[in-house]
Amino acid sequence: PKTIHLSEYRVPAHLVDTMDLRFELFDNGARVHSTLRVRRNPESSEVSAPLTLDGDSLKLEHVALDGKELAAGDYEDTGDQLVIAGVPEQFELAVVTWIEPQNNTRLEGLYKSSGMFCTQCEAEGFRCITYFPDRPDVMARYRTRIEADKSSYPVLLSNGNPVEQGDLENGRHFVTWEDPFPKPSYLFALVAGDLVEKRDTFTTCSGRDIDLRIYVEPRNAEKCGHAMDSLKRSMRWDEEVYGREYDLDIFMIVAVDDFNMGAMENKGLNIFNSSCVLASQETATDLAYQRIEAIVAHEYFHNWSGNRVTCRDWFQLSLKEGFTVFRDSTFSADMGSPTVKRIEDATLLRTAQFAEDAGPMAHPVRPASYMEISNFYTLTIYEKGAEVVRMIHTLLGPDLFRKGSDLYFERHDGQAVTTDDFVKAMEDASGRDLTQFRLWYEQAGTPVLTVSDDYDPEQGVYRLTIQQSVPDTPGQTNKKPQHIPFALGLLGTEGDALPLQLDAADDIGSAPTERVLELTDASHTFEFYGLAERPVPSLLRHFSAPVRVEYPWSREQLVFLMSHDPDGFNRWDAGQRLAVDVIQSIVGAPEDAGIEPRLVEAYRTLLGDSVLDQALVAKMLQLPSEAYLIELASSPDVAAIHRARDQVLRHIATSLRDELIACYHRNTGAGGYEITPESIARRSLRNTALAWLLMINDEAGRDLAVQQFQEADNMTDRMGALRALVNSDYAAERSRALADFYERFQDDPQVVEQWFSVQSSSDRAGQLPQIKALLDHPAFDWKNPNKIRSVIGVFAGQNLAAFHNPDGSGYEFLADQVCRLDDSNPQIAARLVTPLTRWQKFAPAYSAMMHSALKRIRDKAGLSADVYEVVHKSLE
Ligand code: HT7
Ligand code: ZN
Repeated sequence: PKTIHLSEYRVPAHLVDTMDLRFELFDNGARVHSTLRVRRNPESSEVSAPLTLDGDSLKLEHVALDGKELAAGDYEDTGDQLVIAGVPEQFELAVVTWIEPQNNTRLEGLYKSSGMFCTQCEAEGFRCITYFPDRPDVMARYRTRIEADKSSYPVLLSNGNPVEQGDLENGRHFVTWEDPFPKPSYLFALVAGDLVEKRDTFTTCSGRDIDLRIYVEPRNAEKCGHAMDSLKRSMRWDEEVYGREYDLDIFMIVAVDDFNMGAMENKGLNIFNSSCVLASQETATDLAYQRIEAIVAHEYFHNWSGNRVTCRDWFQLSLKEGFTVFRDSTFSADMGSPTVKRIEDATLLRTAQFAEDAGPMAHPVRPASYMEISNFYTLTIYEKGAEVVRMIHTLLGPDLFRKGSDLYFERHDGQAVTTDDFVKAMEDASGRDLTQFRLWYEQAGTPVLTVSDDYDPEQGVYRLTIQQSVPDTPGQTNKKPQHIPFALGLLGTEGDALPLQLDAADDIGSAPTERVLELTDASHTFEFYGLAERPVPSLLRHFSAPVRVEYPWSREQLVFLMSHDPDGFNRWDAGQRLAVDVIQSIVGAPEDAGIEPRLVEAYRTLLGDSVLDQALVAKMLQLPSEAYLIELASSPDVAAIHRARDQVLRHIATSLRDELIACYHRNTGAGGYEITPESIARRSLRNTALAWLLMINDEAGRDLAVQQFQEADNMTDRMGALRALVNSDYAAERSRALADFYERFQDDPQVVEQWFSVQSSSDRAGQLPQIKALLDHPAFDWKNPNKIRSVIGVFAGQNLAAFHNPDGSGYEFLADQVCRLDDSNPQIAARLVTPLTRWQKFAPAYSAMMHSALKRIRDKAGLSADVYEVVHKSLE
């Protein structure tokens, strides 16, 4: 596979104004007729360039230019491109291709899922449907006619508005759709199936009624309510917060079972992985409800940030993804608890994105090169990209940021643009210079801030020195300091928020108690005046930048911040740092090593705290994950970390047994099932208490779990009890619950996926022989990405002690599965490799075996470009 470089970007030599499509859908394949109105691009210097169209796995049946059929010698078929030389200034090209959606296991282009036809065109799937300049800066107006058997495929959908429909011979029918907005080919969509439709209406801010429709298989008809409500909330929020009104008359969502990612923002016709739309109290957990709301919002927000204003090329992917993740995360914060949402975002960043940024696939938010673009739908592009936009928001403040986004949408409506255009709009609207800030898009790696301080009691001056460095990453060394917004506060001994007076001459009374310092140099020293005592610093409040902070906190300071910091995020962060410190201090220590009593006391206080936001309490009670502890360690010994974390958890649970029982009962009963932050927090607290009680083999806890499992009226509680039993030593109860659960939900694919996950993630029920048995289970399906993720992905990504078995069997297993999947679904195979790519991080015994598993994948015959790129970059 060849490497594509941003520096080689050239404007397209030809533009396509209109694209007329006619699909004839049959059981043994599909015939695609396309008519393109093409003209030379006046902005291109390649005046006599041939017309070059991308194509992949297509059978060309016919091609004609301005009505004249072309013979084989009139064009060149290079295998991945159709090249026609000597074309006029403007012309009409008609092409007919034959494709086989029923054999498409890659799930790119047009394919079949549970008997329905559907598409996935981002990033380069449209070329698997017909020949086209398949790049986002070629935007055309589409008209799409779909023809299919009426009884098997009564519903025929595409982008835009339906303009014509009717019956054809042989029991067939057609519908024609017209999308008035020019769009890149990656936003094209088609669906044909036997689906039911759930309808609603949304009245926009200007008074237009929008027809909202969710299409699902008939058995899922009652599971669309939450997605529909989420959609309406998203539409209203985008009007209120960004002034963005929906632009077509119809907005449709379709649920499909086989899907490589979560969902896709096709213009007017979003296609969703069923697991990201369908929900009912009995079958979806609170986490699933929240995820559905966030993904529905994300895809809807793309209508402006991605569709109306799109990307010039795929190096600019974060232009739409980073901005849209920022938008959906602000939306979720507004719908629930902003502090909890911030904790969740920061946890993902610090656990997984920082690991990516420190590994062999590290890349900037705007990469400079790639081999296979689908490997770049990464945490860096999405989550770090969102943090970059968030920092602009922090630096400009909400009003200027809104001015900037208004300018961006107005200036670039209907265009394909760059991340630089986005930053420029922010600069022009605010008058701020973001030149140095642009380094966030160019430099990979997580900046490290090393903080030190001293206090001068004579002068009442507190000095804070912050040094930054950006680590080397593949292909990038000697990096420049970045522009970092650093929010902080200082606390007095009573927990009071102290005034932050940066100028000795200022009036202390008017000084704020929180500031955002702007770091631009390798080192800064800030002086705070008028302080009668040495303060405790509360650093990087709200996680104001995606950086690592190193400061020599004492355990005493952390305990203090945990209960006094006015910033909820930093309260949680102090608790995490304390727990990390305690766990790290006993890694490799004997079983009876003493455990910090202040950690136990802090948890005791939390368990009894009914004043603090219970959603925050629920978060604060979660110990740092194994994945995070591994990320923080150099040369981690996974088994030792696993043992240490377990030991701390058991010690806390044993010491606080009665408090856990009390917490369980306090948060149980009273009131029916609701999806509100308060009741979600209550369920989270009681299920945490249950999990901990079962970790210490508490018999009362076991009885509560069995009872809750049997009597639960919602999936969060049923799954909470199941998970606790599965992770306990009560083998008989575990087997009974697993069997009962499967029996009850075997006809629901999304619940069966949860059933697979709860086992694959468990160090009790998810050892390798059990994982292999799950692959042989009748409900497992090698063609379904969700099933693959729920067994293989969860095992390698979450069941870390089992995956990193010192005998290397976990690595060999993963290599086998990657090789198997590489032939059928290379995108999924490439994603599954990720845990192995981190081989250099681990202690030598582990890393040697991970390395050899990677080499075995590398040597597989006919390796896909997707897996090739990940494996080769990891081995370099
Ligand atoms: N923009 C969508 C990306 C996507 C995708 C990318 C590669 C392969 C399959 C895919 N399905 C969806 C999703 C989003 O970020 O909204
Ligand atoms: Zn997106």
